[in-house]
Amino acid sequence: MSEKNLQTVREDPRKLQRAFLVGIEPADRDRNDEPVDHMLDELAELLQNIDIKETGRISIKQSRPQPRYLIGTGKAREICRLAADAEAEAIVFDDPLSPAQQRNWEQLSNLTVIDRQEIILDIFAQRASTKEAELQVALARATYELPRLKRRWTHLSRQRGMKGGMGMRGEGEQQLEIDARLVQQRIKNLRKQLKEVGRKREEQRKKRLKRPLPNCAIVGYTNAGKSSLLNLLTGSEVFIEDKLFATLDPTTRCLELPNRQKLLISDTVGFIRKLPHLLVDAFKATLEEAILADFIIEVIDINTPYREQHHQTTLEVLKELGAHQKRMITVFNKIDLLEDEHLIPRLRRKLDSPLFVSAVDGQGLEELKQRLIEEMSEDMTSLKLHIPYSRYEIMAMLHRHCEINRQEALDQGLEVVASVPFDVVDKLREFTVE
Ligand SMILES: Nc1nc2c(ncn2[C@@H]2O[C@H](COP(=O)(O)OP(=O)(O)OP(=O)(O)O)[C@@H](O)[C@H]2O)c(=O)[nH]1
Ligand SMILES: [Mg+2]
Repeated sequence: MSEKNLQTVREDPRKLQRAFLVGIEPADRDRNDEPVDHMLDELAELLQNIDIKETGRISIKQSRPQPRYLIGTGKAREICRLAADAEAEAIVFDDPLSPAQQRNWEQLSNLTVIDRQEIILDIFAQRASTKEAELQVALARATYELPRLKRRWTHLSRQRGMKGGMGMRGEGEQQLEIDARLVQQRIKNLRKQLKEVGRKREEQRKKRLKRPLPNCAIVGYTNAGKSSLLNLLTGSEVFIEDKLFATLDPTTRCLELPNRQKLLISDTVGFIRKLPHLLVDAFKATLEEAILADFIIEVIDINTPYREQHHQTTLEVLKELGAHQKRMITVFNKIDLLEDEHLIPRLRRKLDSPLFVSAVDGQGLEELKQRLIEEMSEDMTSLKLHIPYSRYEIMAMLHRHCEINRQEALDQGLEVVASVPFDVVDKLREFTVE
């Protein structure tokens, strides 16, 4: 099997254009739970991002997942009919299908059958533009592919018009073993290459840590405006687009706050509901920025009715990364588009001091900077220092890293009271009075 083949998520060599969507509504759904239709809207948006149109949809009530088709056989047949009537080329499930279920569905429907995870993998693959992102996506895809190789072989035999007699099955199994070995080898290679790239990233981080600066990470749902906010805060030009998953690589920029203190801010890859674990795993190195940050800025698009779900998703992914207990600033973005004026007071009452900004016209930016200063002062301690006039470099360092609260000229030097970040305290020990 060629490298190219392995990277093709969808088996069908034709470009798919029309898809029939299937959502599953658990029978015990709470009235407050998000309607399945919302999830299907989002799925349709994901599909649009790879130029696939929705030709119809259905949501099915279901109390227990069924092993063969995930849903009952009768319903499955009905969906096949509906999809055929809608002239769909693919059936797309919002919920994950096991490799066996996917195979069963394809045999039943004679269409390509994929799930949300595969679509997300596909979008990530299209967006990856740096070496590291490409490797990470390739690893996630190969891992996804491995248990699904049998399906590929079924396809192949069907394409050749063979129904899979005894001899055929033997040949298929042999081929399957060869394919599996190839994919395993590929996974191993990718891991090795990623380790190498990771080492370089680690070196860069160590270099950064030599200048001890506080750092924070911007996280949130895809398309919330994380990169826009980073650009506005730091005057940088990180790629922004009205697309899901525009950012796959973290960018770190330095922000100088109004009190002259510096803060490193990292942009991260966007989150989405039902983000495949494979991707979270593959992107762990990239998401380390969030894991290692002193605190987190969560950006939420204020205009989406699914704010709460987006927030929950972000918390879940952070939990998966082990970063959910970090201090967090909640920032609602895109207030320039806000129509419901009651929303801001409502959100203020509901949440712990959220902020409201627009990364387009800069509203709320000053409050955000003030909050960042407050947030950082939590990591500081107040010291009284005596600094001889001859040690100008120490004063320069104080200006760079600390907040100077009081300063007085004495005979021997300057007496300074400053808020000092904990990681600088050691360097000032010989000048510390109290
Ligand atoms: N009107 C308005 N549009 C905004 C604002 N912030 C961002 N946008 C737009 O929203 C879209 C997404 O912005 P990005 O900054 O790329 O969002 P992101 O969160 O980095 O997205 P991913 O990297 O895909 O996760 C772009 O079209 C932006 O121009 C805002 O405050 N107001
Ligand atoms: Mg971005």
